[in-house]
Amino acid sequence: TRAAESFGWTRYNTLAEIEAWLDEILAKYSDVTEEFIVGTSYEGRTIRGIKISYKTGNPGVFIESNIHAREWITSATATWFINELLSSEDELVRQLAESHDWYIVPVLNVDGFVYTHEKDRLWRKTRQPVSTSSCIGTDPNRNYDVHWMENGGASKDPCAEDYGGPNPLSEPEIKAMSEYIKSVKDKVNVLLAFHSYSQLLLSPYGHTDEEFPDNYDDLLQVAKAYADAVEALPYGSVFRYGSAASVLYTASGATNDYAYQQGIKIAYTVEMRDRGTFGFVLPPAFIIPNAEETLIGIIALLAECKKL
Ligand code: ING
Ligand code: ZN
Repeated sequence: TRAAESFGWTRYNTLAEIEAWLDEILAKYSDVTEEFIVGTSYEGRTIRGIKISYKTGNPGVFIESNIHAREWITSATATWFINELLSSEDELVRQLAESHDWYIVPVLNVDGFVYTHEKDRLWRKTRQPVSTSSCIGTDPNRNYDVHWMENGGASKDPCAEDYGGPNPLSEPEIKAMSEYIKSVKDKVNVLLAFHSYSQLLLSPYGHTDEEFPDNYDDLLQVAKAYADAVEALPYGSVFRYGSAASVLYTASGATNDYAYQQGIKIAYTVEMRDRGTFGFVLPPAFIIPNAEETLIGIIALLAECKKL
């Protein structure tokens, strides 16, 4: 298709372009890929994922991307990463691709993503109306059923950017995602939730900075491996790391805390470039540098996991 032909990483792609490209990838690499369907969004769009598996029995890595609509660098990076896993001839990347099973959801918040392309570039939330308010949308990364709304980790105000929703899992995208994660959790060792911006690796917990996971030392060690590998590149990007609540702010109901609760003990929020110069509106010239350093970071992160 025309959309797939013009696909690349020198500009940001629309949802339709990403989906057409995904179709081509699934057809071209049908021996090692399969589509999975997470579910259906509020506006009725299908939330799609791709599983990449070169052999059975590999440890699984789950990547959730673009849960926040305006964080376009995350789906640009996720699609570039999929392409590398399937087509790179670099020995390190081949090894990475073929020694793990990959579950990748390039755009989770499909309704919000379309809205950022068509109406409001800086939209963050879902697009489901709230019955008690004229404001629209819930923060999907506050809507998982894990310490939901605890410790002021989400707003009760439907007009706020971090509104937690009327109930846990009120958002169909998050209900579907939480069920999908549950269905594959026994096959997945590592979950990465892609966000921007700030250049951080955030581990559990988000809901409190007064308690830490029992494997917190491991989580710091693995995050350090990512940060060190990225900083050693010529770009020299600096990443800080630690529990979300201690490094950033208290936030409850996030994907990586849910994954952790479900037994996926290595679970991070990856806050990509930049550190505020362009913020959410990162120029497309930075897509490939950002994606390259994410790839190097993930290689280092998974190598460190093997040492645990
Ligand atoms: N940041 C994340 C957010 O949802 C986060 C940070 C993630 C905090 C997970 C706690 C737990 O607010 C962005 N930029 O979305
Ligand atoms: Zn985000």
